[in-house]
Amino acid sequence: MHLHRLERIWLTFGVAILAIFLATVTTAALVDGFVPPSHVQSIDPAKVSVTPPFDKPGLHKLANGSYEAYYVAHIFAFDPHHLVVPLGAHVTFYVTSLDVVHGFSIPETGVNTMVTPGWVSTVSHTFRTRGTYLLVCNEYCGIEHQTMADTIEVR
Ligand SMILES: [Cu+2]
Repeated sequence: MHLHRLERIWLTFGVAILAIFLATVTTAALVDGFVPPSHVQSIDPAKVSVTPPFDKPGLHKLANGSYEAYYVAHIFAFDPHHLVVPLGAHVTFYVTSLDVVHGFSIPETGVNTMVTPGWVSTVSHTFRTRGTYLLVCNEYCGIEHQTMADTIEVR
């Protein structure tokens, strides 16, 4: 099969871009430990309020000094509504939904995950800067989606 010179150049360019992309993703996964937010833990959406630790949403300190934050998303709010986090805390967020698909995003931190009923989404962040962070739902979840926001205060 004969390939025109320009076709060969563009084909080579396309394959090279693909190879660079795959190398970048592989390096990020293996070297930097980047993984998609886990959807490995399931939960019955009808029993979230009686399933520990989601029966008491909020911040929990672990023995090793890090923190776990349990959040329940529902139309059109997060529970807890306001969270106070100590400066420098490494927080692992566990988020589930009671009803529909929501988003869980803290702009400018890299915290961003989809929250699906029946599943627990997990994402971590170390808060190194004082201030009040916005927590927003970034998946359209209904008529008052734009009001679904919360704050996290780091002090
Ligand atoms: Cu929403």
